[in-house]
Amino acid sequence: MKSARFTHAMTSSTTTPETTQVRGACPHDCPDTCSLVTTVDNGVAVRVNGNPAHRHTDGALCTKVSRYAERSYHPERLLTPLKRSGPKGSGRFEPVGWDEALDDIAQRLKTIAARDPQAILPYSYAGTMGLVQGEAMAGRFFHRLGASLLDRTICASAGGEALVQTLGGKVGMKVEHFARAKLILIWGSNSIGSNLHFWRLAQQAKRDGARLVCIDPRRTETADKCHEHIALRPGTDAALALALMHQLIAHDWLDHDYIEKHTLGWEGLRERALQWPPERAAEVCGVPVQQIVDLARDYGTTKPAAIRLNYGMQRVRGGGNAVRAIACLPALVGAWRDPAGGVLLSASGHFPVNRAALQRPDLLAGRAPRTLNMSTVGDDLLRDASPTFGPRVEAVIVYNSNPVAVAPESGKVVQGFEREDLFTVVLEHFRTDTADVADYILPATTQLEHWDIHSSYGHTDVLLNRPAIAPVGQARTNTDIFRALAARMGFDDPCFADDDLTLCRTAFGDQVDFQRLLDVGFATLPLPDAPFAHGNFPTASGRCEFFSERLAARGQDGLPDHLPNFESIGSSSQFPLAMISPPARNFLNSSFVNVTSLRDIEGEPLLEIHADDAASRGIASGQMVRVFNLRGEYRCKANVSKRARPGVVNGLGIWWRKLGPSGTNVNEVTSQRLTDMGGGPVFYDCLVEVAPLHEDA
Ligand SMILES: Nc1nc2c(c(=O)[nH]1)N[C@H]1C(S)=C(S)[C@@H](COP(=O)(O)OP(=O)(O)OC[C@H]3O[C@@H](n4cnc5c(=O)[nH]c(N)nc54)[C@H](O)[C@@H]3O)O[C@H]1N2
Ligand SMILES: Nc1nc2c(c(=O)[nH]1)N[C@H]1C(S)=C(S)[C@@H](COP(=O)(O)OP(=O)(O)OC[C@H]3O[C@@H](n4cnc5c(=O)[nH]c(N)nc54)[C@H](O)[C@@H]3O)O[C@H]1N2
Ligand SMILES: [Mo]
Repeated sequence: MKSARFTHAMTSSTTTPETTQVRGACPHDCPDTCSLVTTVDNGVAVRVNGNPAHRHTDGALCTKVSRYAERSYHPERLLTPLKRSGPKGSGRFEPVGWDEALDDIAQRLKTIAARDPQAILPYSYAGTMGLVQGEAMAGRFFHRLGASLLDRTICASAGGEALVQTLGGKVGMKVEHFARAKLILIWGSNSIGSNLHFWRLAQQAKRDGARLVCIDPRRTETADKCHEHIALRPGTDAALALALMHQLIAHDWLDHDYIEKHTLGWEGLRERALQWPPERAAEVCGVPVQQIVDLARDYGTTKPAAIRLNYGMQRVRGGGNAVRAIACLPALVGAWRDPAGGVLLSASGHFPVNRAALQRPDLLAGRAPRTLNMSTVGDDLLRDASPTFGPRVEAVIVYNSNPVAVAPESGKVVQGFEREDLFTVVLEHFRTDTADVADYILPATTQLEHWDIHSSYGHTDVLLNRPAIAPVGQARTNTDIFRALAARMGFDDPCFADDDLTLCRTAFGDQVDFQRLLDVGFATLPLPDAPFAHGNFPTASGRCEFFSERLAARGQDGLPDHLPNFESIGSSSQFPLAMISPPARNFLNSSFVNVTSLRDIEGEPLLEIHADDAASRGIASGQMVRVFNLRGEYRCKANVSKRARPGVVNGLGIWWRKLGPSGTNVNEVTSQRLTDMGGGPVFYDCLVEVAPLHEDA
């Protein structure tokens, strides 16, 4: 057996065969942010494992990321820059040299910027969560250019805004303390699929006698393993939360001392909650009254009680209000007093990231470009210039995202990107659906090939990622591509010379011990175990704000309420089924769909449908169906399944369009409407009809 040692530098090929191990961080958009150990054999990454020394990772990875080497060396990895050689969207490209590509791109951008730089739009999300390969050099580039700003709403902005308005930030319980809770509500989250390391803590609590309740319209693998599953209708969580409050009040399961000292707006909330007896909520949620009554009793009488809220429940019109209602619950029962009580939706607000130093908004130098919402990219690409909108979008630079597959109402997104007069550059690992409609595709490095530094939204450790191997093919880091473009644009500000290790150091400044990151790969933020045991919420009032003056000042309801979906069940006879499209376990959004071993596990795009809904439409399990509404249609295989509740179909996502049966995916039918707070998308607020597809159709 070869001996392995940790290396602090990339192994260059040496004369003697050698095996080294390199510490890194999982870059994916997942709350777990795992610490990785990559085994490198003569410059080749042969294995990616979970780091046993990092307590949150505990030596284990999910199936997807344990295939990270397979993904990085995938035969379809982009190895050279490509230039379009056929009509837009034809998928015909030819290889070109880096200099030719960068010169041409810079020239095109200069010409547009001379008219109005706001006609250029960056489009990015969390393909990597790295603070350096994410918005560091890219932010500097677009700020210096004066391009349109992008509101990055596609995932978490409704819930994020709701937390800010209630708790004062994206803050909450420390995840490790869930292991000691006696009641855990897993609310709007399929932990086994999308937050596996949290699930390990929940199981530990379960073994120690905790009761686990899953609140989710879909009977997920997580719901299967909880004591109770509350299969409410999509978008009815606020009604459930208000009914729980009703019962807490009716039975006086309240912590009056905590409410008095550490909350704001109790009288108003009390009055609001009293309008929600369990019978009313049961009607709205489509669940038995008894389930609500029992849940309220458990929540009111079990200590410590913890809520693992997740983003699945805020992808509906009232997503922000729902998160606000749920985030109020722990204060009512004083759950925050115990480290194992409270709520966790996101921990990202605990991290002292110096975003201004990384992204340098000061390079705008007084200019105030318009902001476009990434969730309405379909409409925005099709909009003409106007005094309210500003200039027509003439160029889009996409990195760390695959909008053609993941953005709502893809019919319009595709139409927008296929505009002959739009100049599109895509930085990618693969020929995604978005890369297919580009003018230039630039090959980017993966996490095994670059430096980065990471915060997390599911735990409170900072992680450093070292490159383990040399870039594959001619791939370049995102940072390097933006540096090279900056040079060609004539941006000579010294900040464009910062290298990636400097950017890693800049992210946290002296707030984190960088030497420790270099030595062991991760560092825990020094935070109290029960951050809100004595109030101290990071709100203006220092209290948990049941009533939000800021929301009221904007003309919104200052108290949380139930807002019915835009497309709620029963509101259309033409489209009677509510469709949700949660992630498939073996994909990460649209990443990994092209990794054969993972795609083989998922098989093909499936629509889970309840037996009654299938029978009344003459649909048999395994049959191809059309899923449609006025926005569009996609095709997939029906899976008559107990995982679907009556009236709700589950279209598991997010497949690459070109790998689906009709070259489309679930987002053909989702809408571009926005949530009550944060301007987020409403992927799970979507009515459809489903019909069997016969062979000759
Ligand atoms: N394997 C895997 N892991 C992932 C991802 C992935 O694609 N695959 N995506 C990552 C990303 S980007 C994110 S944002 C996180 C998301 O993290 P979570 O939000 O925990 O993600 P999901 O597993 O999608 O859980 C959402 C659950 O919400 C349910 N749901 C849908 N509508 C409602 C509703 O109205 N109310 C309630 N109560 N539940 C509802 C869905 O059925 C689904 O089971 O996961 C991350 N982790
Ligand atoms: N219907 C429906 N739609 C959804 C959702 C849903 O639940 N249902 N979920 C939504 C959510 S929660 C999210 S977060 C979004 C996610 O949407 P996106 O953030 O677009 O996520 P991915 O689809 O994973 O695409 C990320 C892309 O970035 C690329 N990438 C990764 N690392 C790098 C890098 O270092 N450099 C470069 N240049 N590229 C890189 C990957 O190859 C991948 O193609 O999708 C949303 N869309
Ligand atoms: Mo997300």
